[in-house]
Amino acid sequence: MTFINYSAREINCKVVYYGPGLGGKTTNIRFIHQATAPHIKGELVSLATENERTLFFDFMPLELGTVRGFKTRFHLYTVPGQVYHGEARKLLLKGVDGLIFVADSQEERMDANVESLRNLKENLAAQGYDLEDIPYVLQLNKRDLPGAVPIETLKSVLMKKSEPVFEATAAQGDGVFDTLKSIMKQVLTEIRKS
Ligand SMILES: Nc1nc2c(ncn2[C@@H]2O[C@H](COP(=O)(O)OP(=O)(O)O)[C@@H](O)[C@H]2O)c(=O)[nH]1
Ligand SMILES: [Mg+2]
Repeated sequence: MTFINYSAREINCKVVYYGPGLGGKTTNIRFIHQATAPHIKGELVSLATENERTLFFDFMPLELGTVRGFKTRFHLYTVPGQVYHGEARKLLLKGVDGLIFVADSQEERMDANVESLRNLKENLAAQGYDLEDIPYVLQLNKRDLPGAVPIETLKSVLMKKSEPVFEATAAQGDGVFDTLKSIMKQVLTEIRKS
């Protein structure tokens, strides 16, 4: 799935932030963009769809350097969370190398988390992918909120395999880079295998 440009000696990886609307996907990407030095990041681009916005930017972490002489660049995407943008979400999963599921820790968003996960599996299947085989991280966001559901409960409901789980308060940047590093590590491990 990874796009390898042999003449430019570049490896391009696609990481998608998935999850229920208003869970904090855009907040994660904005924080990363804002906290990253200008020379290693691309522009933060908003592709406006009808009612929502899809964000992505190029991102080249310095510390990664090269894999077998190839520069490694990560493209981070978020998907529109609204149900009526099902088609956009399906398209954004095309060629995905790594997935971050941003769950909303609020009790009243549990159904939305579960529904979004179900929808993720379905959309992956439509592309012929299986969550089992794709690098995957679960982020439990909005830990700062007083009514946040306990971690163990969230894990028992939302974990899909033995994926790494990170607590986050994306609004303050907490857990944002831990989550990103974890998915990058998994994606690079996959690339080295192939
Ligand atoms: N309290 C709290 N609010 C958050 C956190 N992360 C995001 N938000 C807020 O939740 C709302 C939706 O976030 P956004 O990133 O747009 O969600 P998206 O629809 O998943 O992209 C915004 O008002 C954010 O400021 C968090 O960790 N804690
Ligand atoms: Mg968003």
